[in-house]
Amino acid sequence: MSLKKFFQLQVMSALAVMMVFAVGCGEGEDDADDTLDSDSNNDTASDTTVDSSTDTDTDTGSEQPTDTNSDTGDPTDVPIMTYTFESGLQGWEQVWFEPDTDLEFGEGVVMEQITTDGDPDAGAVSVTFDPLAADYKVQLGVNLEPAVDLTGRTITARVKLVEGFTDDPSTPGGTMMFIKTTNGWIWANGSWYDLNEPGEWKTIAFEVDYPDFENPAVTDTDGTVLYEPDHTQVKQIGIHFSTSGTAADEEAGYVYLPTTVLFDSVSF
Ligand SMILES: [Ca+2]
Repeated sequence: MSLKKFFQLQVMSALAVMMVFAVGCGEGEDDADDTLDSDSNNDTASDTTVDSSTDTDTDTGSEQPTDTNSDTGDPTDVPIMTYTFESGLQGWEQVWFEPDTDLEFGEGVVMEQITTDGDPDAGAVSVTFDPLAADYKVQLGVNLEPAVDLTGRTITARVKLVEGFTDDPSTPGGTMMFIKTTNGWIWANGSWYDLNEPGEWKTIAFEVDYPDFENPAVTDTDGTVLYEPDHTQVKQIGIHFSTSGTAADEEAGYVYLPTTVLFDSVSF
């Protein structure tokens, strides 16, 4: 190699090193200047880590009771009972319907366990009825033996309108959950939910400490209190379905249609 060639190579090598160094500095300066990007990256990483940990704990069945208790200090977040209806009605039955002037109790309502639908898993209760009037009501429930303390608890269920109620979307049918407490069978119910989206499962809930309505104490003819509402003595829980119309609606010509509703995953 000639001396000239040697120096040429040395110069080229030096230029190559400088170029690499310059590029490296450029990147470093970009990062250092781009404070927002840097912070954003750090924040995202940090948030993801925290969320991931929390989700994992919550989703993991074995850790759920411990985590839920420690997070909220409230053991009522962990359900003590869930009806999944995988293989039967699990004690649920028709407990009321009205108007009942033309039918014997149990007539006109078909209640059965099905395996062709359900949420989240197959197995649900199907209830079919032909509304007799604008204010038709049907109630399905299960007796709790012995009575259960539901103070601080929320009853939830998944409900689906398959078809029916009314041809007028301004007066949809709907549903709510109820309890009956003590040997006085004192009624209390949660919020009303419209059922106006056929084919859609929706969650309904009843925070037992805060009923939308609750019957007063049961008294005898002298006014002596026999039974007072008592959410530590829940004897029955149930789901109420109603056309929710009025006589005026009926006179206005609204048609009440043969109805099928499903419910599943009743939990408290
Ligand atoms: Ca199910």
